[in-house]
Amino acid sequence: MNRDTASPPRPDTGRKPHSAHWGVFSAAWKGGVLDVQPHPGDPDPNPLIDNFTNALDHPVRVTAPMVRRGWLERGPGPDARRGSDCYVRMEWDEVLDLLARELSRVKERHGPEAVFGGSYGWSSAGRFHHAQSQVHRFLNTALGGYVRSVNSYSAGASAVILPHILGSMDDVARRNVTWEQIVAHTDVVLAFGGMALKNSRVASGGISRHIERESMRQAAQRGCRFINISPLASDFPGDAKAEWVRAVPGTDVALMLALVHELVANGLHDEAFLNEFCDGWSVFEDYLLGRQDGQPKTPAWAAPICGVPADRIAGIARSLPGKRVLVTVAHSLQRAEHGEQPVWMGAVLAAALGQLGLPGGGYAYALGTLAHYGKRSNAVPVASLPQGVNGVKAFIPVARISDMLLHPGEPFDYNGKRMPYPHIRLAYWAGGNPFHHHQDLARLKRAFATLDTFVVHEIGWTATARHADIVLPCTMTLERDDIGGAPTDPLMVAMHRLAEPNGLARDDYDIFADLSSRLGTREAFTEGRSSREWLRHLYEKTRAALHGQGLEAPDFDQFWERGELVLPQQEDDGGILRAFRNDPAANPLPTPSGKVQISSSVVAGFGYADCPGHPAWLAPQDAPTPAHPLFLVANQPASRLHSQLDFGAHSVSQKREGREVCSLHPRDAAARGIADGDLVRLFNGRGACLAVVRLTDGMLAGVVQLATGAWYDPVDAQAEHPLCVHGNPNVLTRDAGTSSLAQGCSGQLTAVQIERYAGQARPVRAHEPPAIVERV
Ligand SMILES: Nc1nc2c(c(=O)[nH]1)N[C@H]1C(S)=C(S)[C@@H](COP(=O)(O)OP(=O)(O)OC[C@H]3O[C@@H](n4cnc5c(=O)[nH]c(N)nc54)[C@H](O)[C@@H]3O)O[C@H]1N2
Ligand SMILES: Nc1nc2c(c(=O)[nH]1)N[C@H]1C(S)=C(S)[C@@H](COP(=O)(O)OP(=O)(O)OC[C@H]3O[C@@H](n4cnc5c(=O)[nH]c(N)nc54)[C@H](O)[C@@H]3O)O[C@H]1N2
Ligand SMILES: [Mo]
Repeated sequence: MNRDTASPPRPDTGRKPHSAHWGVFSAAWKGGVLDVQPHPGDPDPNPLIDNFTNALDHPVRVTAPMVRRGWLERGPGPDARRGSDCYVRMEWDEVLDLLARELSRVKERHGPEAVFGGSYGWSSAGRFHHAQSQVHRFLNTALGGYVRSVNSYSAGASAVILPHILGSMDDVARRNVTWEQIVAHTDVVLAFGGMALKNSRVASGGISRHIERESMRQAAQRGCRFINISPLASDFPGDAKAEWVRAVPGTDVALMLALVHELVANGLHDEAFLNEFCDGWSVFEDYLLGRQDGQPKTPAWAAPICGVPADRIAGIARSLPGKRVLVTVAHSLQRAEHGEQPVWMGAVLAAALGQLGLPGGGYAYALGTLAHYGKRSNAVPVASLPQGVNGVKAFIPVARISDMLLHPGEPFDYNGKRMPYPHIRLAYWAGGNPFHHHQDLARLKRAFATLDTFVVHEIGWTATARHADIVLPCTMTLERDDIGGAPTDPLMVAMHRLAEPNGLARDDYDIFADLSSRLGTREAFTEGRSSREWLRHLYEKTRAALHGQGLEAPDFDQFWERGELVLPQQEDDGGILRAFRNDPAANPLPTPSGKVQISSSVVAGFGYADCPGHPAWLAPQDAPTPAHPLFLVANQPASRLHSQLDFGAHSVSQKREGREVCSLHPRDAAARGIADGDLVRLFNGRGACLAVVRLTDGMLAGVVQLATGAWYDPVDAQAEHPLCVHGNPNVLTRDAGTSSLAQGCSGQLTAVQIERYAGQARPVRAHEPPAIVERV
């Protein structure tokens, strides 16, 4: 139950290990308070663990099964009231009967191809209770499948372009240049989008030691030069002593082209490397030198586009040859219109320098954006729940959710294919928050209004739960036992339960098991195992692999008792790029030519104007205008992971007057009569949000930065252009794919205006539950 002040304090307990995407920690109840401490081996703990201290009993937890009143009264069907209706409390048996009947109805009438189970989201670190795996396994076993989503919001564009030019995302981001190599070898890190510690402190499945800060400090001390190409100075920690190049957002490709042009024009590019290891340079060179379009991509050409003086660009270019140079491109650059281009052009820049495959050199896509990257891989597998077989072939690129719901049957392009959007009647979400992660929330609301039924499992009343028809309360990670682990972290953690479930909350697994009973598929879903038996079963894979390598292989009970297990790791061997450089004939890249594709006849053959056959500067459509003259950078929040535990102590401590804080340059503030600490309104043609302003000259003028993750709190959820009083930037962002190639999320950048908010602002209610009525 939600504890009020009258309930007796929890008794003191011993310290138990647990883990989150943002760090390994232990916790104990002390005087009725949850005392959370980082793992003693973590050199730079993440303050995000403090978000747990007040989370368990928070009033915004969902404490009982709830059904939206309009759905209960009128039955399944499209309904624009989703988002402003009230909820009716129900018993578990009753709600599971109701939901099982609805799942059967949709399956019988429309087939599993009418069910969307994409259910994108990060949920929690435990590998068994991983909500997305649970919902996929349930839909596969109970319905025979579901319409899925492919790729991620993180890396939608790069996941598709990288295999055309170098290799898989995992090979280019995860198993490539490590921090160890940077400390030992790198002379220059050219970081497009920076390497913000707030970001590299997070990894799905958990992270036991945050080494990025110390690695940068050591590299800088040896003389490594970090160059932060970003609108924000804070995209590097002081420890790196980075030089800051204030580039206009969305213009990195122009800057990279100019760097390569300066190399080529001075004969400083590595022709031998381009000849031996690369394919398609001549097509690209024609474009670079302007042989087709009459426009050489010189520093003088790029300077007015990126706002970086031509001599600075030329100076950087000339300083690179002869040095061990590493080019990195943050995920953020590709979460934007034409996001494929900077990913591709970063590889071309590294190739022109002849650096690909060298220790500490070349191209490490996304290094510094997540704790997964720049690490050694484990030599044994960690637990994961098998998801079963999906009998439905239809899928969407993950960020095309609104397009799919609003345009059933209409065609869309993706990676050289054209497919129709399926017609979805029921969407099932567990472990994600589309009203956090998706763009243009007013449009998303219209999209969800088209459904017959929307089912959500949640720990709290997120905006997504408030748009659902059936809301099932699930336990949060602290309320269950699990195994924490990631393929690039050597610590596997026995995540011990720290509290009883809040209210009537149940584990996602138990909810799905009981639904499966009603649908006659319990055995297929559970394989006869309890949660505890699953943990033992999943642990066995790791134990057997350890045993097979002749290493100490404790049994499950020993592991559980110890609380953690250090796993062996692989050599730091540089992955496929190093192997290719050492012996290109024996280890060709998995590309059509077996080499680096500087240009690609495959991509050219798709005929997409928005993604040609070589990297190119394509001016964005969603750029500042006189009405909306500022770039909005809607980046990841420092105070939480996405929207998770936005009500947590640390997240709340970073808000002002309960609202999210946005950053603005003093020059832009002065021009608008805005002072530090003012309440401001950010707006464009899609909607508006309020935030409290913080002035800083640590950012490029012409930019306003507002992180994602404040729970959406519209004054009127039905408004065509809603006003969010809390500060969720996704009311403002544009819902369009990166290009016809990848159709990735492009939510990082948009154009806005900002003004002092003169009106009486209603307080934020996002962290209070919605209206709940008793059944009449
Ligand atoms: N404008 C803009 N938008 C963006 C981005 C951006 O840069 N700009 N970034 C994008 C990126 S990279 C990402 S990855 C996405 C992230 O988007 P999401 O992954 O959807 O965001 P989270 O807040 O992590 O959502 C996880 C949800 O799962 C719930 N949850 C936690 N544990 C459990 C559990 O055990 N069971 C169940 N059923 N639920 C649980 C949490 O309460 C939370 O609501 O956002 C994207 N959106
Ligand atoms: N604390 C915390 N850490 C996180 C997350 C979180 O929610 N909270 N989310 C995690 C996830 S799921 C992911 S995918 C990664 C995301 O990693 P990223 O997508 O790289 O993270 P962002 O913070 O969105 O962006 C990084 C920086 O890029 C800069 N930037 C934005 N646009 C441009 C541009 O056009 N050009 C250049 N040069 N720079 C630009 C911004 O200043 C921004 O601060 O972060 C992970 N880490
Ligand atoms: Mo992400």
